[in-house]
Amino acid sequence: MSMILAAVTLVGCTDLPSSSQPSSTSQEDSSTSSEEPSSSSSSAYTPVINVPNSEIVLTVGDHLDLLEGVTATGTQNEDVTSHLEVIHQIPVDDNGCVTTSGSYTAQIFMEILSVDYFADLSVTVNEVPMPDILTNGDFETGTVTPFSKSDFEGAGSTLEVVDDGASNKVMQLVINAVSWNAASPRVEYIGFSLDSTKIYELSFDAYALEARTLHVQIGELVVPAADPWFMAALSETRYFNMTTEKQTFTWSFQPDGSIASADLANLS
Ligand SMILES: [Ca+2]
Repeated sequence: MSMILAAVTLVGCTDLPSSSQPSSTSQEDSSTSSEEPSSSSSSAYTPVINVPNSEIVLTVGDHLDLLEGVTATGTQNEDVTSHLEVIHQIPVDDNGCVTTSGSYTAQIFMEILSVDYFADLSVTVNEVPMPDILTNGDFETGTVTPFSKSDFEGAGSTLEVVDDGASNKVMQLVINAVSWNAASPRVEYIGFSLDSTKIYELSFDAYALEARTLHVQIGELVVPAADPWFMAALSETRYFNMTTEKQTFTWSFQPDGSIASADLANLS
């Protein structure tokens, strides 16, 4: 019997999820809307604000330039781009860079012959992706390091990196015997920090030659080994049901307390 972990990642987010709701901004054409022109009917052209992209996606730290690529024409079809102004409440720093994730609306505005013209924008600001805390989670080094395994209480196993047949290296635990207390064979990842103010996401792809349950613990192994052996970072215990087909499993959690030398363990 063997168990395959195809990829393992653990990332932390610096903030709790934003409470902002998705923008309800219409996805319709973002061309100019305006108040009714008054008596300026002698104008040859209707002023237009041309918005190449009304759904702007940014990452925290990006410079906010809502007029990029936007042009406008006036009543004589002349270029009035320099008349454009922006109305928004998107948080930016002193350098004009966005600081806070969320979904926002903004308007581009101009006044031509005492008539106001607007174009609506939706702006999504995403969090900066956090780096993966784990190393070699894709096993492409060809070795399991820094993952390791333990066998005790009668267990026996081998842990190695193999090719999955699609030029993808995966970690394979071959289980020859299980322990009488069902705590091993066990795959471990030793030594990372957990901050109780952060939310983390553990993600891994896994399958087995036979459907079986995978128990995942995150906490701290007691070194040297002594009762209570393991101190969980959070009270929740998670089991994942592997099948013979590769599945992606994810677990988002916030530690009950901070741990300076945490361990990912007990993939038993
Ligand atoms: Ca891989």
